[in-house]
Amino acid sequence: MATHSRWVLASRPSGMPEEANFRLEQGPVPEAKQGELLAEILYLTVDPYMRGRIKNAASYAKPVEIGELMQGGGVGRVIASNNPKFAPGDIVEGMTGWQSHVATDGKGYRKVDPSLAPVSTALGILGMPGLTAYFGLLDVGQPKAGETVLVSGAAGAVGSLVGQIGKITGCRVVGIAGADDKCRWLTEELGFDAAFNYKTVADYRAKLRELCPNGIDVYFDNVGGTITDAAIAEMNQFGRISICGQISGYNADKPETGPRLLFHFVVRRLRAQGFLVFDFFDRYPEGLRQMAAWLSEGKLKYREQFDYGIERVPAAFIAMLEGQNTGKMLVKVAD
Ligand code: NAP
Ligand code: FER
Repeated sequence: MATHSRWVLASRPSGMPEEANFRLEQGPVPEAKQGELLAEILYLTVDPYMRGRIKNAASYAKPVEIGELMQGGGVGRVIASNNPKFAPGDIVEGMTGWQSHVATDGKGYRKVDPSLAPVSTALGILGMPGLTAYFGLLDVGQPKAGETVLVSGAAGAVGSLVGQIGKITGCRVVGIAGADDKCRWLTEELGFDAAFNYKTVADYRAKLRELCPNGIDVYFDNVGGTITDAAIAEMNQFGRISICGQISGYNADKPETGPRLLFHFVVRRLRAQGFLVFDFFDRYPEGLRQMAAWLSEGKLKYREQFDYGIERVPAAFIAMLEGQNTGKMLVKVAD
C-alpha cells in the first residue's frame, strides 16, 4: 500500500527557517473524485517566495496557516483521472504543495511536453523562474545591445538565466554571487563577462567600477541590501532597475532601513520597477516558446541541483536560502 506524505507548517520561523518549523504527516493516498485527477509527484521545487508564505503577513495570497499543507509547485505523473482534460501518463505542473500525491480538479495545471527537455525543467528554465528572467529582464529592464547589465543573485535559478538573456541581447553582463565556484560557472560556462563573490569582496563599489568600466545601464536585483546600495550608486544616466526580489531581507523579522540613495535617481534620472512574474500571465506562451527555442539552439544553459526524497524538502528549502544551490534547487520525490 502506497502512503501519502505531506509537509505541513508546524510553526512560524523567526530568522532562518529550521526543519522543526515543518511536520511530515502520513496517511492513505487520496482518490480522484468526479472531475479530478490524481498525480504522483516526481519533483518539488523550493523557492525564495515560500519564505514569505510562512510569514504572518498580508500579501497577494494568504499565508500558509499552522497545520496547513505547505504551498509550492511540483511536477507529477497522472495515475488516475476523472477529468477529461488529463489522462493517466500525462506529466503535469502546478501548485501541488509539498506532498507525494495530489488530487486536484486541474485548475491552474498545465501539461508538460517531455520531448522538449527533462520534465523537471518545468519548475526552472521552462517554468516560473525562466519566465521571471525573460519578462523581468526584457520587459522591465529594457536592455539594449552594447549596454551593461548587472545581475545580483546571479548563480541562482533566475539570475543565471537573466545573465544569459542579457548576452543574447548583446550586452556586457556582470554577475554577483556568493561563492567563487559559482562565479567561475557564470564566466567560464554561461558566458558572463565578469562576476564577483560578494562574500570575499569588501568594497562593492570599487569592484563594480572595475568590472563595469562603462557604468551600469540595467540592474536586475534579486537580493537588495548593501549589494543594491552599491549598484544604485554606479548606475548610468537613464539606467533601469528591475526589482525582482530582495532575498537578503526575507529572513528579517523587521525590515531594515537602508541608506537614503534616492538622490542618485534624481541626478541620473533612474527608473526602478518592481514586478511579479504573474503580471505577464497572458504572455507566458510567448516566454516559454522563446526560452525553449533558445535552449534547443544551445543559447541557454541551465543547472539543476537535486535533493532526494520527500523527507528532504524542508532541508532543501533551507539549503537554498543559505545559498548552497547553484542553479535551480529541486527535490526529486519519485522516479
Ligand atoms: P535562487 O537564486 O536559485 O536561490 C536563492 C539564492 O539567493 C541563494 O542561492 C543565494 O545565493 C542567494 N542569497 C541568499 N541569501 C542572500 C543574501 N543575504 N544576499 C545575497 N544573496 C543571497 O532563487 P530564485 O528562485 O532564482 O530567486 C531569486 C530571486 O528572485 C529571489 O529574490 C526571489 O524572491 C526572486 N523571484 C521573484 C519573482 C517575481 O515574480 N518577482 C519570481 C521568482 C523569483 P548566493 O550564494 O549568491 O548568496
Ligand atoms: C518571489 C517573491 C515574492 C515571488 C513572488 C513574490 C513568484 C510575491 C510576494 C507577495 O506578493 O507578497 O520570489 O516569486
